[in-house]
Amino acid sequence: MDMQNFDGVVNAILAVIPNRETDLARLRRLIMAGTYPTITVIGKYNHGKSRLLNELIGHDIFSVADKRETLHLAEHIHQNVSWLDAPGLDADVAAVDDDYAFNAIWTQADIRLFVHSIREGELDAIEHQLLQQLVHDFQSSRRQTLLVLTQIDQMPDQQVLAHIQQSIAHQIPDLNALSVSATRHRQGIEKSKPLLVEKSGIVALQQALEFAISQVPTAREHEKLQLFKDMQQQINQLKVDQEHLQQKLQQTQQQQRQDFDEGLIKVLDKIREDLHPILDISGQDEALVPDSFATMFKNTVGKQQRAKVQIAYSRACIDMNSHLIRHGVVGLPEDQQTRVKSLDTVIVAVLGISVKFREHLHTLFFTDAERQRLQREFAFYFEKSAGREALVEQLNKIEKQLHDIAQAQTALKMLEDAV
Ligand SMILES: Nc1nc2c(ncn2[C@@H]2O[C@H](COP(=O)(O)OP(=O)(O)OP(=O)(O)O)[C@@H](O)[C@H]2O)c(=O)[nH]1
Ligand SMILES: [Mg+2]
Repeated sequence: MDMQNFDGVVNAILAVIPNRETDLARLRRLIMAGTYPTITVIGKYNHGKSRLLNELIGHDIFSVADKRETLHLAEHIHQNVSWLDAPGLDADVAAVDDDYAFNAIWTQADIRLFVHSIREGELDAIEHQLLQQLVHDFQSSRRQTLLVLTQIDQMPDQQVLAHIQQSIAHQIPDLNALSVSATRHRQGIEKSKPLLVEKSGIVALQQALEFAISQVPTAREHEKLQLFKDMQQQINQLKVDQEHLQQKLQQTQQQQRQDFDEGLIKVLDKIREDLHPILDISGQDEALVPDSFATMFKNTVGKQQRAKVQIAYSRACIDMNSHLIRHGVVGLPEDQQTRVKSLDTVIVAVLGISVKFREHLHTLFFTDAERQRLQREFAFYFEKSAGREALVEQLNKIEKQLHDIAQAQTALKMLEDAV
């Protein structure tokens, strides 16, 4: 797989598990052919990280100074090992330096050399926390951390030195710290004093590193499998959760519609019952008898009948409208609204504005065709209501998410097959 494909695959995975960015960067490094075992120094600034690396390599490669010196990552390949010098960690410095250090520790390193100057006494809270994190990381990634106490030559009092060493051992019981002095080592080499070289602790550290380096290939295999497993698990869980949610929402969606439809049938049945006595008349429909000039202002039978029909129709509308409101249909969708606010109701949209006579009411509520139309059109507005549309939108999102999850699963599989 070339790097461009790799990016595409990684993006597909990150789309669903964005928290795995560091893991994927690490995976990329593990997959890259010919990556040397990488040793990264970590520690607070001015504790002697760069100088220690120089001593281990045997050349003054990395710059050393009595101030905050290393600001970027510096890499040097020596005897098929990549040595990485990183900026010192500190809570109070610009975050960008820490980004380099973070990248070195979590993406690049196979082995972490955690450097602490014994001059500073015990580990502080930041060092302690990071070391614990690294020890914990070993459980899953098998990446080793060596704790190195530097500048022991700066502690002339052996008792004080031993005391600090003990406290640190107590602080971080899972790691055996190695104590070293870069200056003693340098002097021993320059003056050909093997005793000084040995007392510097650098040789013991080199041996420990050699062993750690020999473990890197198996550790990497383990780490790769672990990373794939973890990500697969996370994606699978995501899928299970989304499918569960989808199912629940679909049930809700169905149930709501069923309740709406069944409730409407009941309302329409009740309207029929209510209308029966009003529509069921024998003989002439007095409501159709127009008022004459003479009876214009009189309370005629025709007027009474028309009022009765109107009231019955209004009741029917109120019944239908309260059903609509109960189910969240509170108005017309935006694209159907008019300039006349009082006409912007679903009832008007479905039943029209005309004055209803007995014949109309009969057609509206007692013929199958009209009844079905009412059911169909009210259901249409029901589906257009805000709550229903939000539900659909939510379901669409889940569908998209499930699609992305499927793609991420394929991408992860491709990645796994490629290595
Ligand atoms: N006496 C003594 N001094 C040391 C030892 N190791 C490092 N130093 C001195 O400590 C100072 C800091 O060393 P560096 O190696 O630059 O420290 P660093 O941790 O890389 O510092 P940053 O790059 O700023 O994070 C320098 O003056 C070194 O010479 C040691 O073992 N003994
Ligand atoms: Mg440095």
